[in-house]
Amino acid sequence: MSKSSIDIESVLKEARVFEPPKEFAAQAHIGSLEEYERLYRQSVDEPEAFWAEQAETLHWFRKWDRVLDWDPPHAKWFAGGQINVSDNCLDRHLTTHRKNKAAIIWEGEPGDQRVLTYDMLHAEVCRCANTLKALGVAQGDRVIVYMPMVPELAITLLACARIGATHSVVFGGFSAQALEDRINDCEAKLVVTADGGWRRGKEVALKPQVDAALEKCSSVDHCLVLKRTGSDLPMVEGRDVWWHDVVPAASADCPAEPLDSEHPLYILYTSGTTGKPKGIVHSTAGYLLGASLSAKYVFDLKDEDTYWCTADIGWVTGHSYIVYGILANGATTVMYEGAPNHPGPDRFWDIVERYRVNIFYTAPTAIRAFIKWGNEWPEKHDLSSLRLLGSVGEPINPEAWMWYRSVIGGDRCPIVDTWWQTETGSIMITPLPGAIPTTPGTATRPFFGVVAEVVDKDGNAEPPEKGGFLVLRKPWPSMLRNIWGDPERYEKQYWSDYPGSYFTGDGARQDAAGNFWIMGRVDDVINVSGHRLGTMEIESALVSHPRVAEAAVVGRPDDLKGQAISAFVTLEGSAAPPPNFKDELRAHVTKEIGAIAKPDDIRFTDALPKTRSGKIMRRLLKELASSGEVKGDTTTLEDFSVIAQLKESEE
Ligand code: 7RM
Repeated sequence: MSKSSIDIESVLKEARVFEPPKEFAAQAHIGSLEEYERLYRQSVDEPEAFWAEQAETLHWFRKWDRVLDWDPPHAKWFAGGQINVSDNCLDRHLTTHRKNKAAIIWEGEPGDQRVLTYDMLHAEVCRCANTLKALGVAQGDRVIVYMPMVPELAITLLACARIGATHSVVFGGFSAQALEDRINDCEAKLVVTADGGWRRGKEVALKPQVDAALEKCSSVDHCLVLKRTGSDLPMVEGRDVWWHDVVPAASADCPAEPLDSEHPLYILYTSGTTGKPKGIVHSTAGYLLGASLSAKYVFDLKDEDTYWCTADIGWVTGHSYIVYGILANGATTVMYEGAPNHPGPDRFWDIVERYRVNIFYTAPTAIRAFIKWGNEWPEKHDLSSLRLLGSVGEPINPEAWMWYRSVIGGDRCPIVDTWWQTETGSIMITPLPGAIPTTPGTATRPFFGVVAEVVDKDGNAEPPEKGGFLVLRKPWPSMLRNIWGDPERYEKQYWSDYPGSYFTGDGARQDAAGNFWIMGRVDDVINVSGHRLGTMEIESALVSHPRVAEAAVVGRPDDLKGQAISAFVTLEGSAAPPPNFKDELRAHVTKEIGAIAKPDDIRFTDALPKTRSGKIMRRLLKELASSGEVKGDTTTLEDFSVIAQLKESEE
């Protein structure tokens, strides 16, 4: 990671405080700041006692010998224990009132619906697990999952977990090349896929990508194919098997395997800046505990809640907070296949109204799109069932936060801005909605067991209000265990900058009240005449102008200042900007945060380049701003046409 000797300067000013609503706190699992602080203190002062107590909430085949073996940077949590994630998400609910409760409420983009109770889901998972075994998959083998957002995706994950196969979900929008790289990196034995899925009324074909990838993947014996769209497909004799030919016929009896606590539950590839895929490895027991405990307290999950996370399961948010963390709590999870604006920009609000969703978890990129589409869409629907809102994926700018609170939350619902990473496995910094006061733009306080600190380049703690590097000082149960096949990269990437501590790669500051303000990736920090500025704050100032929908800010080389500030801006509605609008925006930023942050170049564009999970790819904009070209890795880019369009947008 690149680090400079100068600290990141924080220029954002935001002071609105929202206390947890009294009625919310009164019914919450954790209903006061004192209770949060007491539990938090216990979790960091006596972590082993705290985690042992929490682990008792899970079902174990064999209890652990030691809570934690910590040989930095290698951790073993609940060493010697035996447990199964699928058993904890399904079987243990079947002897309770949850047996016939909805586990998954699913809606396809065309409008088809399915509800699977815990009992039904259990049977499907067992059938799928027996099918995997029949196809030669054994404990420890890797299975690639390349599917649309259909119930069979969750079923496949739980089936893998049941027999101890390590799954790796590859997002359905990735190309054949990206798929091939991932299959080969983990030497998968089986690929589970579908003919395709639905997105904005069109089929996104999947199986043809698999066919192309498998030409160069010698580890794969079989491909299990779900019929979703019904389009014509060539099937390769001896290799490809239709789901409907084998899974329904398989036995629904498949006991969950007792697995070692540290058994690798899954690998999830994240994009590094280099082309080589980086397979983040997650464990069984620690991961399950982190995901389930955080789901319970951060979302204040109750049995009667209908919970909806709009992420794709191809992203870690879907793993932890659509599937594992939610089902482990015996809650009801809503799953939706398609686009937020199909058939109209109110699809999400239509779903919230029809299923009477209580808890809604989405990303700032989606919120900014909703704002751009206009208030009339949510206003057409009854959103009064909502009681809690969540945000994840990027810093949420105060403008979007306030809109989310009033237009979606009716000024009634607390917002949890949850900071975490693929690597952390579960939420690390977040408000607890019944306990922690919120302010737009801050993810507030560390979750139980999390020792977060803002430090300078030498690892010394920064004083309050001073920007620096965000590190985690202590191991936590759901932490990544390795990078698949590359332990050196694991050590170097995460544990070498601050020995014994985990470096997040994010910049942050902590305010005097103890709240953490995430300032974005440190690689994105802009250095203007020796002042290091986080991108988030300048973007936030731009977006606070009423005509601006979204903004991305990057540095480009400048002889005088070191770096100049280049801003890419999308506007509300479709009208062209008025004359002198660039000057108006510069003046606006100067007023909001000061002349130092005033953009040197401003370009208007219809869309920003984003990853498939909605994060702005500043790396590509940086290239474009400095050289006019984009040559870097674009495999994670959602929409290639955006780059072409940006090149044409004049400065
Ligand atoms: C869950 C997820 C991780 C990176 C992380 C941050 C950024 C995520 C927030 C956030 C500010 C947030 N996993 N990030 N959540 N920044 N506030 N609430 O996103 O591996 O895909 O990304 O995302 O930079 O390091 S991830």
